[in-house]
Amino acid sequence: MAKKLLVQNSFMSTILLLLTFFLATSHALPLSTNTRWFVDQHGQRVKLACVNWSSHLQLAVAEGLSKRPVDVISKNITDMGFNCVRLTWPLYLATNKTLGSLSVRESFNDAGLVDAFNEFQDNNPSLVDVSLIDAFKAVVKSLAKKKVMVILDNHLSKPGWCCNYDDENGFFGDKYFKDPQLWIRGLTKMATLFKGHRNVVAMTRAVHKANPNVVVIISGLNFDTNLSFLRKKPVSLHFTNKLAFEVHRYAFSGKKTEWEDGNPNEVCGKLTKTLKNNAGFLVERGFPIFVGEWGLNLNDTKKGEKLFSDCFLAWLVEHDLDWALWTMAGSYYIKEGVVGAIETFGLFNWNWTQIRNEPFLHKIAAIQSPHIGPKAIPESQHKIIFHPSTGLCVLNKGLLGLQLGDCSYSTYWTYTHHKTIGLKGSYNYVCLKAQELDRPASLGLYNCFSGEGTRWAPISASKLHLATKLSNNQTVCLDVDAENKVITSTCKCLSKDNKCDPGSQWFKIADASAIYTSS
Ligand SMILES: *[C@@H]1O[C@H](CO)[C@@H](O)[C@H](O)[C@H]1NC(C)=O
Ligand SMILES: *[C@@H]1O[C@H](CO)[C@@H](O)[C@H](O)[C@H]1NC(C)=O
Ligand SMILES: *[C@@H]1O[C@H](CO)[C@@H](O)[C@H](O)[C@H]1NC(C)=O
Ligand SMILES: *[C@@H]1O[C@H](CO)[C@@H](O)[C@H](O)[C@H]1NC(C)=O
Ligand SMILES: *[C@@H]1O[C@H](CO)[C@@H](O)[C@H](O)[C@H]1NC(C)=O
Ligand SMILES: *[C@@H]1O[C@H](CO)[C@@H](O)[C@H](O)[C@H]1NC(C)=O
Ligand SMILES: CC(=O)N[C@H]1CO[C@H](CO)[C@@H](O)[C@@H]1O
Repeated sequence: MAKKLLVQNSFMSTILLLLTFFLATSHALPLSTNTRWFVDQHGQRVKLACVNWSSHLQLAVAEGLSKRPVDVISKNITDMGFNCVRLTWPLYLATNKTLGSLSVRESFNDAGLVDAFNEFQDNNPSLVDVSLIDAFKAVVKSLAKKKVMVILDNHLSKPGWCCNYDDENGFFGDKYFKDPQLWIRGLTKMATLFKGHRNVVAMTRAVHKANPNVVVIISGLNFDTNLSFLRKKPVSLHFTNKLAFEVHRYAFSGKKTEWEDGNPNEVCGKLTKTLKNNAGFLVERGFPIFVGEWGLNLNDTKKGEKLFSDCFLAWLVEHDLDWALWTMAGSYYIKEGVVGAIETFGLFNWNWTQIRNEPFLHKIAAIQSPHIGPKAIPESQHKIIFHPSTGLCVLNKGLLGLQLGDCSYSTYWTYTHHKTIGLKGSYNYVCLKAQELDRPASLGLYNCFSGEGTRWAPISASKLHLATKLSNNQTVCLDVDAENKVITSTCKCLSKDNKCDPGSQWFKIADASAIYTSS
């Protein structure tokens, strides 16, 4: 387990947390929170679109530096559209002086990694003879040069892969997590070192004291999938506007093979409910939710993982959440004894030279920029119709009809309580109408409120199908054809069937507006 602590006394008996801290390096910093948003000094929204970068494994050196120069990786991060890195570190790096002052050369040497060391020396000669703590700082500095924000995530105590139920890293009293004071010291040291941050309420205070600039991010229980204990016992702190909560989710976080064996709409409906109960409710209470880990196998994606990510993307878009993808690493120096272990969830390939899965990177572009925020321009409020399986949105292309395209150029849609979908601001009400089965849906001056083909209800357990009735009473669902034209077709796998893939028919109507942001 990561540091999801269970403190046995006091009102926090169920809380606890993985301490994370925040080190922002661009925007009008520092960041703070305003209700559910991360904002800069001007109160403008800063959306965190992060990628995880591990520096917590056995060597306690940021991964990939044997493959590429640190500045190249930093640049690649911004080129891929991320503005932030969740940099994971082991507590002992901060608390064990012997470890912290070990040189990179010695750390590779101790693990017997000769080839990887030579490659490291070729790619990052200036870092081989510096201490592990200075190498860590150098990574943060390199990211700062590229204006990439950094979330310092204390992942575990003893350097190594995380996490298991029996890894002795999870709870106070565990072999590698005996002493809460040591944790506080480590966090304080990191917070101070970077003018950074911390968590259990007492600890949280400590972090805030060491560096009041950082936002404190508190994680949940059970591999950080569940914050629902906060419903009854909210965290109370002496500082305001510096607190956010973190949640993680993978296809494998729920029942083992549910995404492979279950009906996709039912499993997605269940997931959406769980996400709301376990974390989403905090957004309604005015706290930012940071999805610190989510991702999928990008090497040979299984159908179930793809459906999971589509369903999850719909949720991320609905609430326009801040997030960090697991992960950037294409491979590790050494992971659980395997030298050069591949990371199939990694954005980079094994060599860190190419992107493992380009289509996936294009797909998440839609969630890298914000579409709602605290300073919305009222006249610009509208809806987007997001299509998770492509990461695109429904656009009105005039004579070319309706097509999927880049969400940042989305048409301004409205969705009325009569369930009609219309063009915002049109003098005569122009609405979306289903014409015939397997034919394009179209926009026009129809008798929109009559109902025939013009009222669109979210149906199925996932609520991600947009269905309407044609004049012959047949129910059809919004869909896209091979050329990304928007059509209507027979609704697919609404229930029971577990072999089908409804992906092309999944759409999420979400709020959007022109917002002021800093970036
Ligand atoms: C501190 O780190 C060194 C070097 O990795 C290790 O040999 C030693 O056992 C560590 N000490 C503790 C108390 O963990
Ligand atoms: C989340 O935690 C709550 C209470 O801490 C528990 O009742 C609930 O079953 C958990 N839910 C899931 C899906 O793990
Ligand atoms: C990556 O995908 C290829 C092609 O599907 C497969 O042969 C290979 O085993 C996969 N590698 C890993 C480590 O899963
Ligand atoms: C890594 O790069 C080397 C040299 O560019 C190449 O020979 C090798 O095939 C690559 N390996 C993988 C797994 O991509
Ligand atoms: C990373 O950046 C380098 C240098 O600009 C470039 O050659 C390389 O293709 C980039 N890699 C990826 C995966 O974008
Ligand atoms: C359409 O279905 C409704 C009930 O769903 C029924 O009342 C109506 O008569 C049907 N109309 C036609 C034309 O079949
Ligand atoms: C996909 C994957 O390996 N994710 C891991 C990321 O790190 C967390 C620890 O915080 C593990 O629990 C996940 O399994």
